[in-house]
Amino acid sequence: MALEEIVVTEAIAKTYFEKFQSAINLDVAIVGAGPSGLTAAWKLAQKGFNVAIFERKLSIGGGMWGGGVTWNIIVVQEEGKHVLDEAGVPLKEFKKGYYTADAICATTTLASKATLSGAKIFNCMSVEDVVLREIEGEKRVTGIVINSSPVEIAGLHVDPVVLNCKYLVEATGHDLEVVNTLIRKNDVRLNTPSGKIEGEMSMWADIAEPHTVENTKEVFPGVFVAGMAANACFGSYRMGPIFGGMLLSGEKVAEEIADRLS
Ligand code: 48F
Repeated sequence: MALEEIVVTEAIAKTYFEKFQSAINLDVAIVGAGPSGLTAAWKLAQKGFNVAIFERKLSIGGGMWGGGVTWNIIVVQEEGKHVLDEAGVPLKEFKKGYYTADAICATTTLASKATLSGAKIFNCMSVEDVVLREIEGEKRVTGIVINSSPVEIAGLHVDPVVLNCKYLVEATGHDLEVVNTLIRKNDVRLNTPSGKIEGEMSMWADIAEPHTVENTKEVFPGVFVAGMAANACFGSYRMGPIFGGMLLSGEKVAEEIADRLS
């Protein structure tokens, strides 16, 4: 069979825009394809929700690919082990309660679980703002404002487009970009002790890990924070290349949003 390049073009354009069209009214928009975002997407898609991840980079996986200092092994503690077990990622016990996994295997398997469960991933797509509405006297985020990452990186003057979502999950890691934008541009209070971003603190894994899960919650109507973004928002420590908290945070945010949507 002779190959026609134009059919390849048509196949990509038509199929991509079908995928994009199906993301115009999302149940859940997740910003960031790190471990917490991928886990949340997998668990929400598994329950049948219309969920998509928007990831600025070409690659998915966030900070998980590189393990610690590019030694691409991750550590997971007892509490988070069941998430990787369920995904089918092989784990080795290093010492009682400390397990290792190959960072590449963990990243690709979580991405595979998410996409095969029906979650859509849009890589090279940056979330640059949110849509804010007043509904029955309460301000609420009802959508995301996205732009192509190459447009953002090149600083081109090109307008973004909007997608609707019932819930937004900020899983952008240390930078907490979306909530930062929300409060920089709007006179709103967050559901944090000060009403503002509390800010990330230095390394203390033992405290940071459980805090990541506790801090996974709705920080503003329609917006949940998950993963490292949760600690950056509510003011807790960083934890380095131990990933149980990230996985459990993704699992928790999926459960909480699923409860709301049902
Ligand atoms: O940082 P990241 O891996 O988030 P996470 O799920 O996991 C944190 C760990 O990797 C590690 C750690 C573990 O102990 O502390 O750091 O909390 O992934 C965040 C992803 O979000 C993307 C970014 O490129 C990265 O892949 N991202 C950040 N801002 C935006 C974004 C944005 N505005 N739009 C789209 N993607």
